[in-house]
Parts: sequence; C-alpha cells; structure tokens
Amino acid sequence: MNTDFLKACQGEKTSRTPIWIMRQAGRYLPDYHKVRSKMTFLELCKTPEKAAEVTLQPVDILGVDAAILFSDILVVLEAMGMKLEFQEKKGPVLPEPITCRADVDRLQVPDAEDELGYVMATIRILRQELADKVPLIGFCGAPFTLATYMIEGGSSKAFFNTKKMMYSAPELYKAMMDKVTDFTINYLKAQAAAGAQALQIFDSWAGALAPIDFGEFALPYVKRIIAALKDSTVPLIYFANNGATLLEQSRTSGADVLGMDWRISLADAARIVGPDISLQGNLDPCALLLPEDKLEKRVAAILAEGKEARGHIFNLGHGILPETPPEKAKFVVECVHRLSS
Ligand code: 1CP
Repeated sequence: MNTDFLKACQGEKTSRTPIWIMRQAGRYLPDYHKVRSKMTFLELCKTPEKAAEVTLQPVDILGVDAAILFSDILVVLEAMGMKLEFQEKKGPVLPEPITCRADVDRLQVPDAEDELGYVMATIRILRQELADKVPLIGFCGAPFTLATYMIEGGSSKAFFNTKKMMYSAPELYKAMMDKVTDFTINYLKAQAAAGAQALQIFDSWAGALAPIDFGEFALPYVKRIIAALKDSTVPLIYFANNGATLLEQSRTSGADVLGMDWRISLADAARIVGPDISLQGNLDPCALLLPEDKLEKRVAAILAEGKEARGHIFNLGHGILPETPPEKAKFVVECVHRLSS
C-alpha cells in the first residue's frame, strides 16, 4: 500500500509529497454525474456499493494518495432526528431549524452504527477494495460548522441566527453543541472501527468567528473530539477554513495535521504551528483554471513552503470547484509527484 499520506500525517519521511483533493469525488467528474443521475444525493450516500464506487473514481482517475469516503457532513443531523433535504441548485435545507430548548431536547444522540450504519458499510467495502492501493480518510463536520446548518436551516453567509443564539442564549447553544459533540465522537469512533485510517474534521465556517468567539464557541468542542479519539492511533486532521487568524488557537487542538486554506503561506503557518504538527494544503481552488505553466509554478512554490513544516500533505485550500476540468486536477497530482520526488 502507498503509505506516504499516513507517514506525512505523523511527520515521517516520505518518498514524495502525498496529495489528495478536498471534495475530490463529486460534481466536476463526469463519472460522478453518471452515477448521480440515477438517484438523489442522499440515496447515493445511503447506497454503500454506489458510495464506494464514487469514492474510488478520483483514486483511479487522478492518482491521488488517499481516498476520502463519499458522504456528507450533514448526515449526522438527520441521524440526530432533524429533517434534511438536498434541493437541486439550492443545496442543503433543514426545514425545522433549532430555535428553542424544546428543539435541543428533541435532538437524539443515538449509536452511530444504528443510525449511520450505511456509512460504516461503505467504509468496510472500501477497505476491501482499496487493500493494496491507498489509505481511506473518514470525516465529520466540526460542531460549530454543523451548528450553522442546524440554526440557519441551510447554507448561510453572515450566520446571524447562529451568533444571535451564541450571544443571547449561550446555555442553549452549549447544550446543543454538547449533544452534537457526543454524537460526533461516537460516529468517528465507529468510522475508525470500521476501517477509516485517518479522520478529517471539516470546520468550513470557523473563519466567520472572531478569535475570542472561536475560543469559546467552537474550539473547545473540537478539542473534546480529538482528545476522545487520541487512543485510536488514527491520525486526525483539523481543517478550519479561512482560519489563518485562528492558527495560534488551532495549534492547541491536539490534531496531528492542520489543514490550511490559501490565505496564508505554508511557511508562515509552519512558523506558527511549530515542529509537532503537519500541514495540509493549500492551493487556491481557482488556481486550477490557470494555464499549465503558471499552475506548475504555484505548485512548486507550495511544495517549497511545505518543506518548512514537520510534514506536508498537498491539497487545495478548500473544495475543488464543480467548474474544474478533471485534466487540470490530474495535472496537479502529476506535478506534485514529479516535483517532490
Ligand atoms: O448534487 C450533488 O451531487 C451533491 C453535491 C455534494 C457532494 C458531492 C454535496 C452537497 N456534498 C457532497 C459530498 C461531500 N461533502 C464530501 C465527499 C466528497 C469528497 O470530498 O470527495 C465531503 C467531504 C463533503 C463535506 C461537506 N458538505 C462540507 C465540508 C467541506 C467543505 O466543502 O467546506 C460542507 C460544508 C457540506 C455541506 C454541503 N453538502 C452539499 C452542499 C451543496 C453543501 C453546502 C455547502 C455550503 O453551505 O456552501
């Protein structure tokens, strides 16, 4: 098996810099559309053979050094009893958002194997199919990022209702976060037990928080999750999108790897996080639209900066855009391998 990704997570030497791409399975791939056209997004997530099939697509097409489970951070909320829909064009909708104590009390903290057994079934299929290829990454949403969907009822830009609850009803907010955190711990342990070999916590909207609020309303729950999984030997990656200003705090999360968006240089990030944490990132997803010669120069610059870190896993600074030509993603993978070996 190609273990470069797992080695880089732990800061061990690798033959070349490993790369995977956030949202590498999905809408930019014609092969994904072919499978997806026959069912809804949630049906795809809940059909282990098909979810495994689309997970494997980028491994075969792009040659990345890790697979990431095909699922979504929001299935956790459905498992906790919230209604969840994915509407074409609009994205996720939670028609009954959390507004009061009764809503929080109604949230369930079930056993992940019972409510999300289809995820663990997908992981088990994938470990069989990936046996001699690359490691499998499992994932979850960070509690704060999940909270934004729970309270706003879908995607948001300003997170007004979330902040309003944080500031005007902190007890309610924290009771909700405790439940989400407890279930997430149970869920990640189940993913690791089923065979996930690394786990990434996606905090997509952490960058919307002032440092003081990040320290009170987001990071403590991430720390609790990571502490609860420390015995599992599975490396943990924490990705706080738009989080360069939060890095002094994120470095205390306990994660083995911190994911970086493109708004900070990896050399600066390495100086802040120090010698005990590996870095992942951080090419701007839009840079995949550059012509190849310019794109290659960007890749080379990031590889050079990544040398400053304990370990470096190449990735984009956020998810790959649906508009990206797959050949460009393949070109980046090839560049990373060629330039780093
Ligand atoms: O129509 C479709 O086919 C659905 C599009 C889609 C896909 C392919 C959604 C809806 N989710 C996914 C898969 C997915 N989501 C993966 C697995 C694929 C892979 O990485 O290879 C992962 C890891 C996620 C995680 C996810 N979902 C995040 C965190 C990562 C990030 O990009 O910040 C978030 C915020 C979501 C919520 C979500 N799911 C889907 C949409 C449209 C959204 C909303 C995003 C937003 O609010 O802007």
